[in-house]
Amino acid sequence: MWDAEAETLCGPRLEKLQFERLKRTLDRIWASHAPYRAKMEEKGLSTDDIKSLDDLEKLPFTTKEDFRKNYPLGMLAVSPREVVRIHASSGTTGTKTVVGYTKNDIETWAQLVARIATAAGVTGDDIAQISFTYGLFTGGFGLHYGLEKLGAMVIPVSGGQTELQFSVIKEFRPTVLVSTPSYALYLSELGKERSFDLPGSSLRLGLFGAEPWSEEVRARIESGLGIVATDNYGLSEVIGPGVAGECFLKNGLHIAEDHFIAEIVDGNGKRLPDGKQGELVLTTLTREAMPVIRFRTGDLTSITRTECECGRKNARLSRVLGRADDMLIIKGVNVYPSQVEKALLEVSGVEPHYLIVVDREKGLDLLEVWVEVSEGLFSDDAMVMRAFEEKIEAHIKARLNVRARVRLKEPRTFERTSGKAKRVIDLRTEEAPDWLRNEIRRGKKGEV
Ligand code: DLL
Repeated sequence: MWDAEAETLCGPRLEKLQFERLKRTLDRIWASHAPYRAKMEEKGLSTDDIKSLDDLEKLPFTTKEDFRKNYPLGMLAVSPREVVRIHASSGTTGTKTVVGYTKNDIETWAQLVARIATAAGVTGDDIAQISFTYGLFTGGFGLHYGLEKLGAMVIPVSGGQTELQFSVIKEFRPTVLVSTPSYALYLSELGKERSFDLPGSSLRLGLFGAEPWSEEVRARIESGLGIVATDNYGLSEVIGPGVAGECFLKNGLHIAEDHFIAEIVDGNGKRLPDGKQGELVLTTLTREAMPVIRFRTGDLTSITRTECECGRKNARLSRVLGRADDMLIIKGVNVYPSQVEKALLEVSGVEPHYLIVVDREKGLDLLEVWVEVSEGLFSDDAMVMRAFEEKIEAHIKARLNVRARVRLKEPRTFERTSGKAKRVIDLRTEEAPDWLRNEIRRGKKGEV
């Protein structure tokens, strides 16, 4: 373990530490007049009202909206002079949210990432290829400093530049790949196309995160790259990567509970018991520049406190299913994109590259799933293709109880990205990009 004392802390000793740190965090917010103080005052609360960890539930939530309202750096609880770095989230669902870090925050962050990387199996002997984008996104820099901290040799390739990714694998012989799961899939697909023997390469382990992915995708990455693929979770508003990560047993994501308090709430903000799926709410306990109290992440998961065989005693998150606001309601049935992914990949010949297109036709919600099929399976024979589509439609219906229109697409129809893959387009609320408009036109003409 990277920090055995912290990672095995549980029960009353952990709660005592969490409470002390929570109090210190609230005092800092109070003294700095950060916007959260006003939220507490609105509820008639002062720091003195928080007398035990149970009182956390009295505190108001922080939301993305609070970050937006205070754009760019209004959420600071320190003077800007103390900020040594800023990052920002990509803002797929609105304006960017900007986060600041003090020198201590940067050190804490590196420690947290070193912790999850060690849990996944990285050591100081490893050579890590970082294929996350370096920039405002927290993935590149976050993993970079954490892996350096634990003494691995870091190759900061950054995202994209596929040629470079392959030449680095060949020439520098990295043992660890760090990227989004969708980019790892893309590399494995390209490897096959180029007869580059990725399973036989020096890579042995993957640290993947920043977007939802399914067990089926994990299986494909593991066989395509010949590695053990682990999941890690984090978000800019709270710090970036390093909030939680799987150990090599791949049995839930260990939460750094000495730095964050995790709660699960239902749609009305009511706390749910362990094991129940709901929205993850996070409170930071050690952040200086931008502490957040009860931040509604929008991410759906559950918490378990059963012990993991690895010996770590922190609570664990189940794989993050997706964002609550990504949930599609199709004719009254709730569907998450990751459930569609899971169902699709259970059908052989289907590739993990797909787009869920939601539209409205004659007042009814319409769910289309466009998905690539394996090379060789794609045929010009419309009857053959339609039969395959129907087979997938029946499988989706059986698994998710929704009717979807499946449209098979040629291999490589969808754009590959080194960032977060876009898996859903909701034409009820979004403009279709040009390439998609063309596809829709082709689809309407009855072409496959
Ligand atoms: O994605 C931080 C990160 C970077 C995590 C690298 C892991 C690795 P944001 O850009 O602010 O930060 O996006 C955060 O991404 O609220 C989730 O919806 C999603 N997300 C992050 N990790 C996972 C994961 C980074 N392992 C948002 N599984 C979060 C599912 C994830 N979703």
